[in-house]
Amino acid sequence: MTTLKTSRFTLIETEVQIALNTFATDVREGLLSTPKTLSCRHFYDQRGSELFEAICKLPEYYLTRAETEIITDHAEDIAALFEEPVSLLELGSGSAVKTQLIIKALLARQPNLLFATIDISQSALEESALELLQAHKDLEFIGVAAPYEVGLAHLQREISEPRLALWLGSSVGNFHPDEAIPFLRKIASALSGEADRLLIGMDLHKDRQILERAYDDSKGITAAFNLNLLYRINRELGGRFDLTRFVHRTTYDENLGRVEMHLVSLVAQTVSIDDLELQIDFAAGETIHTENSHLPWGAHLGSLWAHFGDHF
Ligand code: AVI
Repeated sequence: MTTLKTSRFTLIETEVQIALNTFATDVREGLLSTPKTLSCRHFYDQRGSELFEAICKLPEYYLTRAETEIITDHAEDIAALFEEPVSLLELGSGSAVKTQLIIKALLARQPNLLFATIDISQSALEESALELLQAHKDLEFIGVAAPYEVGLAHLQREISEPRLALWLGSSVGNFHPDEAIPFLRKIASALSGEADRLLIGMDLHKDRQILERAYDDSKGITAAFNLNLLYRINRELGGRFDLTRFVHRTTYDENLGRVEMHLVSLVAQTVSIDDLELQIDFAAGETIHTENSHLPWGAHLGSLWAHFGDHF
C-alpha cells in the first residue's frame, strides 16, 4: 500500500489495485469467449471518462438530471438524518454536482467534513480532490485507489461512525441483480454502525423509446463512448480494429429488464491484437456485448428492504 499525504489530502493506492490492472487479460478472455464480451469497467480511461461526463449532460440521458433534482430537493433532509457530525464516503469519484450538494448541506450543520472516496482510477481521484478541496476549505479528502470491496474494507477501519455512504448514478444497474445483492451485503457489513446510512441511486422501468434513446443519443456521444473500447485496445494493446467496420447498438430486453450495449461487426473480418498475439474472427453482424444497465429495481425494492432494512 502506498500513501501520499498533505494537510487536507490523502491518497491511498492499494496493492490489490496495482494487481487489478487487468485490461489485457480481460480483453483476451472476453474476445475469445462466445458470445464475445468486453467489461464495462474498461470504458473509463481518460477519453472514456470525458465522454461519460458529456453523456451525463445529454438531454436524452435523464438519469443524472433526475438524480440531481432529487438531491437538490432533499440534501438538507438527508443531512438532518444525523444528530452528530458525520463522515461522507462515496463509491466512485465524487467531483459531481450531486456530491457537492450533499457536502454543502453537511457543512451547513457541522464545522468540517471528512470526505472519503473509492475509485479504481487514481487520476479521477486526483481531479476530484482538486475540485472539492478548492471549493470547500473545511473539507478533508481521502482518496482510495482500489476496487470498491477493498476500499470499503479499508475505510471501514479508518473512518469512524457515523458515516453516510453515497452510491449514485444508478451504478448498481451495471451489476446483474444476482451480483448486486451480495455486493450490497458487503456494503451493509462495512457500514454496520447504528447511525451509518447508504444513499443509493437506482433507475426504474420506462418506455422502451425513452430507454433506448438514453443509451443511443442523437449526437452519437454514447456510440463514441462504446467504440472507445476498441480505440483503447488499439492504443494500449496494439489492436488493429478498423472503427468504420463496427457500430454501436442499444437494445432494451424487456424480459431481462435491462438495456444492453453492443458493438456490431458490419462485415466478416479478422482483427489482430499485436501485443496479445491474437487474431479474432468476426462474422458479419456478430456483436461484442459491452454493458448491461438493469432497471427492475422497483420490483426488487421490497426484497432489498427485507435484506437491508436494519442497515439503510
Ligand atoms: C455508469 N453507468 C451507471 C452508466 C449507465 O447508465 O449504465 C454508464 C452508461 N452507459 C451508457 N451511458 C451511460
